[in-house]
Amino acid sequence: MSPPTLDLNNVQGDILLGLPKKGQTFFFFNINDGTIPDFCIQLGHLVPLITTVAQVQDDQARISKEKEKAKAHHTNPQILDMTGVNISFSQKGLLQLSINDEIGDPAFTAGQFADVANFADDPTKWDPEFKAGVHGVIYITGSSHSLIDSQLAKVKTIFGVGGPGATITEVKVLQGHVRPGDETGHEHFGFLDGVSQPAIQGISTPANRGQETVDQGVILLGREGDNGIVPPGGRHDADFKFLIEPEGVTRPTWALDGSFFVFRHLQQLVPEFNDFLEKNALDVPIPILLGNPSGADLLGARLVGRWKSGAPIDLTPLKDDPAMGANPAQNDAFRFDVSSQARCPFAAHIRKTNPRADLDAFGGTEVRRILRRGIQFGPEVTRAEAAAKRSSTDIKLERGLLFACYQSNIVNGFQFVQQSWANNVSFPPKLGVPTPGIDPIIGQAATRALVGVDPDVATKELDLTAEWVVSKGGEYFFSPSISALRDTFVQAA
Ligand code: N7H
Repeated sequence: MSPPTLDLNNVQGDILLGLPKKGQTFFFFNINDGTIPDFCIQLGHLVPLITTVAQVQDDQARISKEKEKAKAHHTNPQILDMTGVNISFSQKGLLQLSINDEIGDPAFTAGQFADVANFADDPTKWDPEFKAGVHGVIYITGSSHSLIDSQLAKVKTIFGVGGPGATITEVKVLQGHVRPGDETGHEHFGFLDGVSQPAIQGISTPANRGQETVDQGVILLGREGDNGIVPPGGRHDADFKFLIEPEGVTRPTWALDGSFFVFRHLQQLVPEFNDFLEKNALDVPIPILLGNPSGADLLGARLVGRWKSGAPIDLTPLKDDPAMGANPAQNDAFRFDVSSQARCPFAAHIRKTNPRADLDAFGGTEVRRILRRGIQFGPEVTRAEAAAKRSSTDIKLERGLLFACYQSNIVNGFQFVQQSWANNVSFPPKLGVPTPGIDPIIGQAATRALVGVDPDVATKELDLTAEWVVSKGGEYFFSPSISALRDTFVQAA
């Protein structure tokens, strides 16, 4: 039987379109023992506050209108007041609610801490709350922290947080915000983020010829393309050998139009990253003059696969092109040259995490695509840190990315991209050349090195010594549809 037509009023808004945000608060909670009937009633009160995809469409239309108006008047667009609320549950949360159905994703079922060794995370660096596990997360976005705070206050009131009859306990709160001024939209190393995302069949139109459209089921459970554990063409192990797996799994009915939400608390060591780029700067012809980049900028671009402006090095390998970086019709219109890393190293972050044409001969990349929804956290680098070329040890000055992404299958999506692609020195599979090496941004392993960074000597190895992205852990969650919240979660008591 085919599922009912997709209703955008029934899907949580962050999944398919992303809640519009200048800031975001992640409120991680546990559901208190012995309070489940009350919790379920209160969850029913939260449901009307939850922002759907249809509401995000309206918000985005308001933002576009404001931008057009500002353009016509040659002014800066106003920041429009808006907030969003979404909720997701971990496996531990489902069990606390006695929702015991097998959802068909072993990574979700085991929880993220079970992946510590698979990812080569250092467990001593994990936040203790994520080590212990949390039941769920309510995330609130908004155009200002004051709007977010007042929305969070409403949520806390619903569940009586802090009071004698509280049904949930605050376990951890993480706050993110976009960077200031010209750095808005850029992550802490300085690179434009949120450039390349898959378009979703029937929901978003590809902005250019490079943006690939994926089946709805790559993101939403129960939709076409949600093929359980087995992608077409089989699954690969860490050495990129095919594994034979059982047939795809079945999902419980309530899982339809939900999505798995992966959260990672990633600290970035920005002064150390910049220092590495300076010390290992590549040779460049007459730097700065004639618009040439510095050797450090070129190295940074070769590690990421894009210039800080967002322009892909596959299209503009030796010079940044800010106009191209800002132009959605151009900044994703490339597929990589499968036989060469002259323009972009095989191990560059964006090539590791979305190898495009490199996998055409291996069944493509569609089932690996994820929708990223992260936000930056922490302050800008201080003068003292920049001068010392070291991040401060003061926790108040920690900065990085609250990484978040959606997919219909964590085993195929995030877990595979991190473990079998980013951390795997042999990926992407290339015959007759030295192994590509590790993803220099997120790859974790005992030794970190890659080749292909120097455009002149493709085989030269670059030893990365330290890591600049430190995992502080996270959790795997499930974001149910609105009808599942109303008909299954609220009724769980
Ligand atoms: Fe990455 N960075 O600043 O270097 N990422 N990422 N990422 N990332 C991308 O296209 C970054 C992380 C992906 O389709 C860009 O948005 C940093 C994790 C994927 O071409 C930049 C961190 C995972 C893509 C960064 C981090 C991914 C992507 C280019 C951690 C998944 C799209 C701009 C602190 C396991 C690839 C853009 C494509 C792009 C950076 C984390 C995956 C600049 C700093 C954990 C799939």
